[in-house]
Amino acid sequence: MAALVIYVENARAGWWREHMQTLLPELECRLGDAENAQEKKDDVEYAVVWKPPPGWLKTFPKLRCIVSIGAGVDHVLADPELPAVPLIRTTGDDLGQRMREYVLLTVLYFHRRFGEIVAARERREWLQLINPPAPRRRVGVMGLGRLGADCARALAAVGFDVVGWSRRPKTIDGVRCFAGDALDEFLDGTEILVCLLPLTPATERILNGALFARLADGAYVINVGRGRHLHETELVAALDAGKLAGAALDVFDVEPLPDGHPFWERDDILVTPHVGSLIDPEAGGRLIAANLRRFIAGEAVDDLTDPVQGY
Ligand code: NDP
Ligand code: OXD
Repeated sequence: MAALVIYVENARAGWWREHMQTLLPELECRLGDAENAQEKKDDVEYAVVWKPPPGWLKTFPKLRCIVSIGAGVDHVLADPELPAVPLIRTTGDDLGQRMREYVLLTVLYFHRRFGEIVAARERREWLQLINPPAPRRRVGVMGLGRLGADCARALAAVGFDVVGWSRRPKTIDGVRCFAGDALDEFLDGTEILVCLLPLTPATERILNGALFARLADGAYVINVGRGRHLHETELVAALDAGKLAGAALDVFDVEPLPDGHPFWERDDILVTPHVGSLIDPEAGGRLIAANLRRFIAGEAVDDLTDPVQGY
């Protein structure tokens, strides 16, 4: 019987193993143990992973396919010795629903300046703010893939003036779409910026001082892509200078965000613990099993990543 190895460094690892075993009884599912030199390797054909240690995947000589437990694959592609086998990511309606909720929540939080109202309430102050209505607020979404396009549509449905940016041109109802070199046009006048890009060499530290300078004065930044999209010190400088009015950050260079990190101390940065769209193991497990079955049967798998474009 072929084996599937699971690598997920969290308290639910045992649960993942049992769940995948129930869903895929035709495979022997076991937890990976990169520390164990005696780990059984030669029957492993499939690996289901979140942040596998670099160099570990290449130790399985019969590996046929890798599955990322999540939509992003940067945590797998970061391995310099990654075996050249197909890489499947995990997306789906459930992940999209959760991301839509997070993005709507944070955009509306800044749009209606809820942070200021909550802070005033702490002082027992009756702070009545008049905001522009959504059609007069421009929201920009960077990355118009499975998650970004869906969030852009949801923001347009609320009534926001929505612009979007992707690598290749796109058409999305209710969204003015820009592509590639038109980044500056996309940024000009944007008041709330949402980053839903994948992390690749082209997008690393894209949220930097030069980009913030193009936004409207007093803009807000929401980063729900990856921590390395953001230049942390340039964000702080833009906030201190008043160019930006606030940020919501869900992803960080180092996760969990270390104790003592300056972001914890700032009222103008809303820190959330990578919960933008945390994969639900029930729904995610079912998707992973369905994708693997299709792969094993030699059928097309929608969620295959393109190693050349890096996402
Ligand atoms: P997709 O691969 O479906 O879409 C990526 C989008 O980014 C595409 O529109 C693509 O353009 C665009 N893009 C990629 N590179 C560039 C570039 N250099 N310039 C301009 N646009 C670019 O990804 P998803 O929507 O599924 O996910 C996006 C990211 O969200 C993930 O990679 C992950 O990092 C993050 N994520 C975060 C979660 C959280 O909980 N915080 C949960 C899930 C995902 P094109 O359409 O032209 O290819
Ligand atoms: C993902 C994530 O990539 O959780 O799915 O960040």
